[in-house]
Amino acid sequence: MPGLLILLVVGVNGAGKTTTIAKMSYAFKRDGANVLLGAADTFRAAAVDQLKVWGERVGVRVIAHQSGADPGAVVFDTLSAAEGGRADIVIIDTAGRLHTKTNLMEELKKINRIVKRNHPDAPHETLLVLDATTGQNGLAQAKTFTEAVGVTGIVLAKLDGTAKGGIAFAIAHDLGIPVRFIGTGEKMGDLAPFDARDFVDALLG
Ligand SMILES: Nc1nc2c(ncn2[C@@H]2O[C@H](COP(=O)(O)OP(=O)(O)O)[C@@H](O)[C@H]2O)c(=O)[nH]1
Ligand SMILES: [Mg+2]
Repeated sequence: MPGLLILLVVGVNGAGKTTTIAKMSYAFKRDGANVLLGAADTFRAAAVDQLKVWGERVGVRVIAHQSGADPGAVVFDTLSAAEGGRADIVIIDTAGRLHTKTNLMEELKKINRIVKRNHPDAPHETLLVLDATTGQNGLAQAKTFTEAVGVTGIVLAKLDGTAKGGIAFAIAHDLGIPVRFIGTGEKMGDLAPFDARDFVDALLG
């Protein structure tokens, strides 16, 4: 596998970021990649623990600090741990709190700067995870993340159940950002590459 692939995962709390990271790790690992996760959502202790639990379940390493730690330092340590071919793919989990939106966006920009310091071409993909059951304000959220960190792909989580993801589809279209994956459940195997044809068929019922 040529070079190190660095993925940054962003989105609001509860959208499905951490679960999506677990699912991607499972899929990449199954394909033979050595995956390393960075627990840069240090805002809540539970968030760090959740990623660690998924890491154990999937069988991938997780670099984590204490909750409340500097997310930038976690990213730095994660990338250091990946140096010298010790990982093929790094996936960075991030915080999603919105009540301090400005701080969150500054934090994400800082994470981006730390990534770019040693990997100018990275993140190779910045994935925005959207909850398919989300309402209209999903568009505003998506715009905020896009402006701050240049989202390159969307994951529509929670497309199982009753949600058809119409709003999320509109968001992807409005922002001109491709949908990369869809989440279809809470288990590690519940991730599928996005198929536009299937999606439109499902939307049209
Ligand atoms: N049904 C369903 N639930 C999901 C999916 N993705 C995530 N979830 C659930 O949504 C909740 C929030 O997910 P989490 O990954 O913690 O969101 P985060 O705050 O963005 O990291 C959890 O209970 C997940 O199990 C999905 O594709 N389908
Ligand atoms: Mg999370």
